[in-house]
Amino acid sequence: MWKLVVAEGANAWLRTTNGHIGRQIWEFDPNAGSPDELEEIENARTEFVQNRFEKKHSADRLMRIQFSKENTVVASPQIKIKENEDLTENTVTHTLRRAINFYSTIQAHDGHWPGDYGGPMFLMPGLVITLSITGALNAVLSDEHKYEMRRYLYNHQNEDGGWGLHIEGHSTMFGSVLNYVTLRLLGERPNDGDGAMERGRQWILDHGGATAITSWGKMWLSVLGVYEWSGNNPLPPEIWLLPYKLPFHPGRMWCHCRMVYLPMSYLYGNRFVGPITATVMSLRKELYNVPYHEIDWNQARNLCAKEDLYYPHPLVQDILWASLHKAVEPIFTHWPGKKLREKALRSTMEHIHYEDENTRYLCIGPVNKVLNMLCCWVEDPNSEAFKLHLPRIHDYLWLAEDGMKMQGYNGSQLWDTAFATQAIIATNLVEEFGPTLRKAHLFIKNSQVLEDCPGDLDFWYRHISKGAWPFSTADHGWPISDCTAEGLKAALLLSKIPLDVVGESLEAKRLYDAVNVILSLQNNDGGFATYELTRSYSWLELINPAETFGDIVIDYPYVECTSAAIQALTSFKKLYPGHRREEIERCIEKACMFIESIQKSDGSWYGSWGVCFTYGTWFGVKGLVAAGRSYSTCITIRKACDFLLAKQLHSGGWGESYLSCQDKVYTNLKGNRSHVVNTSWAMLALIDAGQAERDPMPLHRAAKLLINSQLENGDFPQEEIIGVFNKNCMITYAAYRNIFPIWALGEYRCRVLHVS
Ligand code: LAN
Repeated sequence: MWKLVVAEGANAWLRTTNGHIGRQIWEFDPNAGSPDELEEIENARTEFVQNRFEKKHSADRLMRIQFSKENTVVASPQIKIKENEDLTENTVTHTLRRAINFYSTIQAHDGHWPGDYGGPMFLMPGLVITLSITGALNAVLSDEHKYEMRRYLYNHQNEDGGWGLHIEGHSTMFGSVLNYVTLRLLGERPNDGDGAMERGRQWILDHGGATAITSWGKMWLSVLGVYEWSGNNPLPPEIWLLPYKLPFHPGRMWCHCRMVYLPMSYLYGNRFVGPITATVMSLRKELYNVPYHEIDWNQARNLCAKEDLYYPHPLVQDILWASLHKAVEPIFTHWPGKKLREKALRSTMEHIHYEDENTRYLCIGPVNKVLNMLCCWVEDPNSEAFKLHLPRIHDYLWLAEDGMKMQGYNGSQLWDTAFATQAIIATNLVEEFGPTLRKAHLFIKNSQVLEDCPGDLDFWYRHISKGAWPFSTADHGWPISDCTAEGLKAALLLSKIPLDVVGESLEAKRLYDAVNVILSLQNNDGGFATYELTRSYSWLELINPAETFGDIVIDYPYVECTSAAIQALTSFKKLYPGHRREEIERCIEKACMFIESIQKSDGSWYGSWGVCFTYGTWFGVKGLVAAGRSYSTCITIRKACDFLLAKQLHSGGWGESYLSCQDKVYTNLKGNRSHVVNTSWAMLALIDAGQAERDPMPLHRAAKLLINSQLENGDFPQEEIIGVFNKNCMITYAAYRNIFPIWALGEYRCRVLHVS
């Protein structure tokens, strides 16, 4: 049986700064599991398969089964409210107790809440291609791993035979080709899977064949040897040697974009191709409508299936790539230009090692993790660096009833714990859940980043990190503006609770460091981006070559990050009024003005990292209210309330489709279904904006819906996928279904029922 193992790392090639706190790994133990447990797991898997076209999101049932054996709770009986029945405080408190009791049982011993952070369907292929090329497939993945990965890929094949960009997305060439190839590398033959492989292949051929894959797909196929490098647009590593003054220097790009194109340019500059095996030769036949040697690679450079096109290349890009391809590349591939290429390749490799070392080989994300690993192997197959990469692969893998997936990050540990803490505190049932909070507190304290990266930060294009909180674990270590803010908010709230309940609070010096990070991340326009300051202009988006993603080239300011900074600084100021007061006040004021300036004319905010207008609007309102604005003094808040109220569904809830993010137009879920997470966000925004004093009816209706949605054991149902990035790709936040109903009902209990 599979087992989730937390905060462990018994491997000589693993490094850690804090004893692996937050690390979550699935391990297979052939002897574990009672017949009962095994049956329960099998049932969860079968149920998933049976409903897989209607419910594409797994519900983290394997983890829940494991925890229910380790920590039993007896859930008190559920109360459902009838249509015309009024809500009483008792009912709400009872629901909250059941919810937090359940949620406490799935907290790990190190204080964080483990969970699924999957969703994207383009991550596992990079891993499997890299492992195949480097010959490490069998050393890293056991037969059970491979079996679970195949299960996952089959489970997420769409009805039409293709695969999407993410689990809920329509079929794309990017998803279909890469996942088909992955299944082949994992041992499936072209006619395996009861026709599933054939249907996958048919989808690919019917939509133009693999030449129509996106640029990232072209790169992966090229290293594997099933597509030619001449069919790629150039990614010259020399760009790293240009002066930083130039607005398009990679050091000025969004760190995720920079960190992905860094190893890609190393592979491109080397025109690296892995060993040509029998499977590779066969794939050259399987993936195209024409014989491989007849493909026009120059034409293929700019092909892209219409299903994949989210951000079509503007004309300037085509001109730019064509001239680099035809005029500049030949210089760097021949003497004496070749000397410069060698220098550029050395320099990119230096940056790759720096990133590996300073993330303990986790890397900033799943894409550069495997690319960096491949580069280390290309540089030296026997290198220590490559060996140090291997055990960290497991940090990215997650197992649920739908199979084993590669996650979008090494988890969302700190983020979820900071939110969960705030949610539980909002219920005012603090004493009762002291032990849960105490553990969460420990985790938050153990996850702060205590040092900047080494060396000259400017040389490495790095911002300060000391005092920041990461999104996942301290070992990952990249600082993020809003994770720092949410971590600080949680730490400050905990510091107001008696020590004998939640333990020792964080010392002031470490809070000051966090404040320092936040202040250092404000842009001139008042807004906050994600990891760094905005370092270049938005017109750079013109050279975004990734057809499937929007807004990736620079780190833009966001309503979420800006609002979180305001909230953290206002809470801090109340407790430490003497520390950097003027700077903090100026920062808050400018941040508020920024938030007001980006409100949409209909009163909403577009949320970039959650679905979507309910998420953005919650943050917009919460930031402004934290800074002292209110419904009566601020038209922005009035408009936001009108917007949210107009979107409330007949059922009393809200339910927003992921299409809102892509199309930037508020879109209900199919059949006007509600979603517990959207409902909670809308409630939280309205409560903050003082809706209870004006007309609590919409809040009563929403609260009823949440209460009636609760499951028998105190859990909440997993509904549609709720996270997003780069406008077009969805990502799972498995903890949100617990955190946000608790938070919204908690606020409802303390601030609505106690008013009306
Ligand atoms: C994340 C995860 C965390 C997220 C929040 C902190 C929630 C957000 O408020 C700010 C942005 C941030 C840090 C974020 C940015 C984009 C990420 C890193 C991700 C969604 C996780 C995965 C995604 C990353 C880009 C996926 C890899 C794909 C590429 C296109 C490189």
